[in-house]
Amino acid sequence: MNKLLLGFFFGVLFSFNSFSTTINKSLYIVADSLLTVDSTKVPYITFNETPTYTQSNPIINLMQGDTLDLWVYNTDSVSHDFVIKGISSVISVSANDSTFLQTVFTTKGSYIYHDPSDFPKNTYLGLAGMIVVKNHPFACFYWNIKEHNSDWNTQLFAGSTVNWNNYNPNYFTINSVSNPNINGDTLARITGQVGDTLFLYITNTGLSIHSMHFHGYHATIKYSSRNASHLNREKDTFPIYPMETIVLKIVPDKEGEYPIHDHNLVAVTGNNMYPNGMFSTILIHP
Ligand SMILES: [Cu+2]
Repeated sequence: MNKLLLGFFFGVLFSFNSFSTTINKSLYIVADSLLTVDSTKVPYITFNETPTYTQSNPIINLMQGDTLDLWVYNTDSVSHDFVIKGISSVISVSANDSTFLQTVFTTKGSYIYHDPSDFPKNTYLGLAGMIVVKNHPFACFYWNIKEHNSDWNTQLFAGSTVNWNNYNPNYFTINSVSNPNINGDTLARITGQVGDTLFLYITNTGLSIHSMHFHGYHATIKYSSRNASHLNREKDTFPIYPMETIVLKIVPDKEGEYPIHDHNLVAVTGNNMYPNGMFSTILIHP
């Protein structure tokens, strides 16, 4: 083979390698409590970027083709499991120990990482977050939607069991906060200009179906982990099942501020107070 051709092949190899990046992340399992919309504290446990507790699980952002090098540290006094649903196999992390996994993300979409042990207990108690894999440069927003029954959190942390078939949640959150605090979360609150392309990544890490209704604008399904056949459907209401992830694309055709909320009325309350649940607004500038 002549040297010029060889050089060309090495050049192609090199430039392909330079497209994919290795992203280093750490997740610390920390047990603490969730501050609810009416300022009560309920036991809760989350993944955190540092050993310091925050009540919202971090969103891990990747580009398609990236390699994720992930350390999971367990600061809790009991052992936990870790999985990226549909991607990795389940690994165990003993109390005060850590584990490492490396994953190449070749498919765009939105994935749930969580603790599947004693399912749904540990996922329900807060150990569930989102990995987003994209292949576009547009503005993105992220909703990790979830609900819980505050008495159950207390009972489960105390070691009691609950009847999972008899579930009556009383708090409903997006990224662990409820209305009116959702609009204050720049990751969650959808803003943009007329004609922009906006992406919304949603995971349901709760136990209930949530049917999100958009006023003012339609959205198109660009990914669904549950129903691939729903791809490219344009609608204004999106039922999202427990442990389902979807990606929506919105191209606003007019300026304005319009509500987005769960169509199930109880999910727009916080401990029976309306409208302190899953309610936000989309704000579009001219
Ligand atoms: Cu509505």
